[in-house]
Amino acid sequence: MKIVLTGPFGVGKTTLVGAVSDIAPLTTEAVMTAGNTADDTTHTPAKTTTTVAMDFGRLEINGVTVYVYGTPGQHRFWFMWDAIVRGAVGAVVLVDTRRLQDSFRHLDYVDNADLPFVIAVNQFPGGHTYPVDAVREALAVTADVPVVAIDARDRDSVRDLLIALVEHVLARTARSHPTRAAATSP
Ligand SMILES: Nc1nc2c(ncn2[C@@H]2O[C@H](COP(=O)(O)OP(=O)(O)OP(=O)(O)O)[C@@H](O)[C@H]2O)c(=O)[nH]1
Ligand SMILES: [Mg+2]
Repeated sequence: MKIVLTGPFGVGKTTLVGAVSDIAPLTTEAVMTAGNTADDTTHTPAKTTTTVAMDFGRLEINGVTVYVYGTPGQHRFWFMWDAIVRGAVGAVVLVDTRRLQDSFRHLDYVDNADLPFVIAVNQFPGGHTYPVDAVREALAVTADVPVVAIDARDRDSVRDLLIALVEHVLARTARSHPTRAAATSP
């Protein structure tokens, strides 16, 4: 099962893949040069690298092998997106409550691609701990979209998130293809 992880620059995508992958994750980090104003590190002052192509990790969930492909966060690397998303069955959109608006274009993308998705709220120090329903309302997503608060550095937290995504994908498949879902449920 291929899933895509997306979200804006510095929201914790590479961190999340590194926390949950059963294999050494593939990363494509490049050092950010000081003075490069294209990389806004206001909210992530400790960040020194950025993903220029993709992240990749793999894990097992209840006997299902899940491949996680992370998109690059910055708009100038979006030419990678269509290749990364091809063949995916679902997506995680990672958000930071200090700058929810930065995730709108990622939500639009997965919505337009007709991918089932869950929203993961990465808890940064100094971030607002809004109830998940408030985040759902602010992002204008419907009640059936799971919104999960996570710590991208914590393996169990990320596993629970991915389990929520797998269940959401299966539930959506069940609604649109009742016979197929019965055959694929664990
Ligand atoms: N406190 C805290 N810090 C985090 C968390 N997740 C990520 N970070 C930190 O936030 C910074 C950015 O994380 P990355 O994983 O590089 O973010 P990214 O989304 O991959 O960034 P790009 O690929 O450049 O778009 C790093 O310094 C992380 O250590 C979190 O859950 N809590
Ligand atoms: Mg990254």
